[in-house]
Amino acid sequence: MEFFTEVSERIAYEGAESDNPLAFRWYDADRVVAGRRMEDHLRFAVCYWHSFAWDGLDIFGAGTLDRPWHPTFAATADPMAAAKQKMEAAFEFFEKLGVPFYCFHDRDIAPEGEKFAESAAHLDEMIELAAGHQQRTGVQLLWGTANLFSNARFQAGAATNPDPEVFAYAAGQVAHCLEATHRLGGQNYVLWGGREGYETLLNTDMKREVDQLARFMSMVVEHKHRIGFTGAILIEPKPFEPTKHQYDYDVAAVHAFLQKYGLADEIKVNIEVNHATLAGHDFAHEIATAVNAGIFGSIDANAGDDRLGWDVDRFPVSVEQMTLGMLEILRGGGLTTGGLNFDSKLRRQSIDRTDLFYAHIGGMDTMARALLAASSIIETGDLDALRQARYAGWSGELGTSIMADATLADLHSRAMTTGEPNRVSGHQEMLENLVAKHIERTR
Ligand code: XUL
Ligand code: CO
Repeated sequence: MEFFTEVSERIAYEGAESDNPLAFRWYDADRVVAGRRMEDHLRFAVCYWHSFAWDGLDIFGAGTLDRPWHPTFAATADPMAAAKQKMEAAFEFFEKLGVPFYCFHDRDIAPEGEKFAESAAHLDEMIELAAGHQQRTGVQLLWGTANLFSNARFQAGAATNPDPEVFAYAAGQVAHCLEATHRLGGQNYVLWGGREGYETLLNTDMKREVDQLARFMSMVVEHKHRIGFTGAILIEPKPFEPTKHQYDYDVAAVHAFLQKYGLADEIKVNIEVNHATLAGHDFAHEIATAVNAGIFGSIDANAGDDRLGWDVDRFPVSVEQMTLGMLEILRGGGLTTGGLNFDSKLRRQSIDRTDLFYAHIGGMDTMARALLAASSIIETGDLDALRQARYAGWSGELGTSIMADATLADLHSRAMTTGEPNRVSGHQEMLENLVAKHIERTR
């Protein structure tokens, strides 16, 4: 049965002058930008959890959104029937919006049963249905992930739990979900450290917990190869929330962890905009850090709020913030197996079914415009030329000898005879104007 009845056709591109709130003004899937179709550059995905599994509940109050399959509705006493109804609505949405991908947690698409085996059977049944929907609509799976944080058994973490029984349970759940992702042709598998962190050192052996986490990740990598899954395994950094200290704090912390445990060639990162902000970083910083480390994988596209210090998961609206991010993505060679997943929530008062369309259309237009601006910055080369000029000295005699074999003593003797180094302007404001110009001229 049709759920999004106010939207009868697929959302179309109508151009920047359009006043139709149900049309794209910037996202033109077939338009070629820097040698690639926009759809292939951006690789948009809708996330199942915020858009379909969440009913608007927050820490102060009950759900507000119209999600009739949600357990709070008496009509959905049969959880599997509700899951099927939810999946139909989800694929109707993906198709009408015209996104190539979606993402899920195991528990978003299949309800948990009494025992592990029952939960696994539920997932298998829903995976069969998802395969049919994917085939019918052409929508593909960007990534799957296991929910290792909602159930009370994970109160003290999954892999980092003080009880090996919980580790073992979580390992079984990931094995099953990774296989399900593989069966659906998923292009990546994500591990977000939901409760992999701690509240107080008074009861926590941090070293032991991080060793456990590494052991878990090694098992995931071994299993990926065992079952022939060729997608990427991605860790999603986040500094805190729900636990006070999360072990996967940011990209740099994840990189250090991967190197220490010999996993840097096997695991990459899924960078979320709002998590970068919470870690005290710019979105672009996290991408550049990952690209430099060779571990850039995928993006959870959303935004924080200037005044709220928690994970508010707004849909992205800032073209400037996203342009700076897209610039780093393009500099790094663009997305490969990764994509832009809208890990974004409607505001609680956006209760019309069509609000989900407005939210995604806005987010997709923001990212598309950012792509155009970033590729125009790269194409004209003005910003890169100025950046390169700033380091010109490093191609000269002094710069090359420092990087080759000069010693501290050599530089000491040299300093005795040379004068004060020349200072030059960093031109930050001029460069910011240049970025603004590229955004303004985006057509
Ligand atoms: C939580 C978050 C998750 C992950 C997947 O902050 O971002 O939704 O993306 O578990
Ligand atoms: Co996320």
